[in-house]
Amino acid sequence: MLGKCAIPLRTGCFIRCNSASPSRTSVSVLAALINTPEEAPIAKPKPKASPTPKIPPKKPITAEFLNQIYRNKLVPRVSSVQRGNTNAFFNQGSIDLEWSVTSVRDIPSEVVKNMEREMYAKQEKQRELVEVKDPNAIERELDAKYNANKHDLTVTATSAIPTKFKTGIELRFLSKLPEILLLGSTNAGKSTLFNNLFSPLERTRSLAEFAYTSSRLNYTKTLNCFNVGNLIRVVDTPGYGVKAALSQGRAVMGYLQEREECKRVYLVISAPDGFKKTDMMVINMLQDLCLPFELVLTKVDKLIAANHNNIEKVTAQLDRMFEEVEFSTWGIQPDVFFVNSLVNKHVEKRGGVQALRCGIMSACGLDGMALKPFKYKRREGV
Ligand SMILES: Nc1nc2c(ncn2[C@@H]2O[C@H](COP(=O)(O)OP(=O)(O)O)[C@@H](O)[C@H]2O)c(=O)[nH]1
Ligand SMILES: [Mg+2]
Repeated sequence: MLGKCAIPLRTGCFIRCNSASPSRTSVSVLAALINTPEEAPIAKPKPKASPTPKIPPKKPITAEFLNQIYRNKLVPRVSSVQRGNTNAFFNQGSIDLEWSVTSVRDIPSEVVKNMEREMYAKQEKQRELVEVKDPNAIERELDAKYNANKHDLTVTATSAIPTKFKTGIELRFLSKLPEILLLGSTNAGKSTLFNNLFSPLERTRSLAEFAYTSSRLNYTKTLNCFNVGNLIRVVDTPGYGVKAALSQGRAVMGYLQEREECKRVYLVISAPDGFKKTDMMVINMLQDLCLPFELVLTKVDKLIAANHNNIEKVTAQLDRMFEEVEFSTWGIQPDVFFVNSLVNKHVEKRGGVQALRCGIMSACGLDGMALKPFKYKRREGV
C-alpha cells in the first residue's frame, strides 16, 4: 500500500492513487466527481431493524385523569394552599346530622319562616282592618291574641307589633349556612359519595360511615341534612326513579323550589349506567328553575373495570353517553366531576374527591377562606 492512497467514494468503493498524498487537482476532480448528484448513485437508506411495537406500560386510569379530559376548562384553577385548607376541612370538620325530614316544610328554619310569613300576613290583615273599618280593631285583636296565647306572641305595649315568638327550635339549627344538595336516582351512589367526601384522604380504600348506604334500592327515605364544621350543610336525598315513593319525589321537588339556602345541586349519575330518563327530566327541571347544578359521575372504578382499563374504550363509552343526551346543547353547561368511592384491582384508590371538594367550597363561596382547624374539630367516634 506504500505510495498509494485510497479515497473512498460515496458508493463505498475506493479510487486508488499512485502518490503518497493525492495532488490538489486530482483531489478537486475527485471531489467534484463525488459531489455530482447524477453520477453518484442514491444511497439507499439502510434497512431499519423491524420496529418492535412498543407497548406502553398500562397506566391505571383514574378519576383525576377523566376529570382532566372532561371537566369544564373555564373553571379557575385552585391553588395548593386552597386545596390544603379545603382538604383539612373535609378531613376533620365536625359532622352532625341536624335534621331528617319528609317535607321541606319540616326543616327547622322553614318552620320559622312559615311562622313569620303567617305572622306578617295577619299583621297585614289587621292593618287593612284599621284602614277600612275600625281604627281600634287592631289593638283589640292583638290584646285578645296576647291574652289567649302569651307563649307564642309577645306584644310590646307601645307599638303593638309582635317582636318575637318562641318556636322551641334550637338556635343552632336556624343559622344561615350555604347548603348543597346531593340528588340522583335510587342507588346512584349519593350516600356513598357523602361518606367519600368526608372520609380522610389517608383512608385510600375504605370509607367512614356518616350516611347509611346500601345496595338495596331506596334505602335513604328522608332528606338528611349534615352540618359540617358549622360552615356548610350537605343534604343527602332519597333517590328518584325505580322504587322511589311519590312522597319522596315531592319532598325533593319542594326543596328545590323553596329552599333559598341551596347554593348548588350535585346530580349524581352512575357512570357505568349513564343517564336515565328520570335524570333527564330532573335536568330539564333544574334548567327551568335556573338552579345551578353540576354532574358527579360516580362508580368510575366499575366503568374502568368493565372496559379492562382501556382508555379508548372508556372515553368512547363516555363520549357516547354525553352524545346520547346532547350534552353540548344544554342551556346551562354544568361542570362534570368523576369520582370512585370504592376500589378494585384496576383502580386502587378512591379518586376524584379533591376536585369535588374544591368545587363545593367554591359553590358555597368559601374557596378564598383560610379555614382554621379549631373551628371544626371532628368529635371522637363520629
Ligand atoms: N363500585 C362502586 N360502587 C359504588 C360506588 N358508590 C356507590 N356504590 C354502591 O352503590 C350502591 C348504592 O349506593 P348508595 O350510596 O346507597 O346509593 P344512593 O341510593 O344513591 O344513596 C351501594 O352498594 C354502594 O356500595 C362507587 O363509587 N363504586
Ligand atoms: Mg342513599
